[in-house]
Amino acid sequence: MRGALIAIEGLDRTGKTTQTERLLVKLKELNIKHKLVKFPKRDTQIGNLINTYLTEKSFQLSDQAAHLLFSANRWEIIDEIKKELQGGTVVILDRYVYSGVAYSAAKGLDFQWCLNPDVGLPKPDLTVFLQFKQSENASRTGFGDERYEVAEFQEKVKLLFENFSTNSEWSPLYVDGLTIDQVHEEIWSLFKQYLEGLDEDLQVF
Ligand code: FDM
Repeated sequence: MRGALIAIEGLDRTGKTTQTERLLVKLKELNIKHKLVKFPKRDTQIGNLINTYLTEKSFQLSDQAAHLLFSANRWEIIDEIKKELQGGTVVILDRYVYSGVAYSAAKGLDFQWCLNPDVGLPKPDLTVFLQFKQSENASRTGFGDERYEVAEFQEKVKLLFENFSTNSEWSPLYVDGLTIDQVHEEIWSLFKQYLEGLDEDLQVF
């Protein structure tokens, strides 16, 4: 049986990385084969360029070129991900196509244009979207220095993510007032349903 493909999505500072790590610990405890892929995957040549773009404001790229690099970064590793899935490994994605589209469309690029380069990539079986009911994250301090870590921009991205809410695999999870453990329990109860009975074929974007 193939492994499940699970994406954890959300705005910056919603606890995505903490939660993907918690999920991995749980899978390890249960002896379930698993692999984490964090996008952007910064340790490839394309990923290196993306990292420079995100961390060095002097590095100029058109919005379109930056967008295509993020997409290419997914395509360059997708065969490896598919192989893992076929071998029964659960693959957890920390960000994926949805971040790709929402962050670029928030800059004013056309939504469908943004999705086009990712058409054909496998769709996750489940996408957990971490968000705040209140626009709490905008008022939070502590945004870092990377290019997109600006409150007003995050608000735009949040609105763009809403376009995906009609996707059948999309599960929004409000984290307001919940502890790390409580969010983990919620994610786990969603995820458990995908451990068995998956269709052999993955859907694609
Ligand atoms: N990001 C991430 C994009 O703009 N497009 C993408 O395709 C992906 C995967 O990169 F601001 C943005 C989202 C975020 C930044 O992500 C770096 P992490 O999760 O903070 O490393």
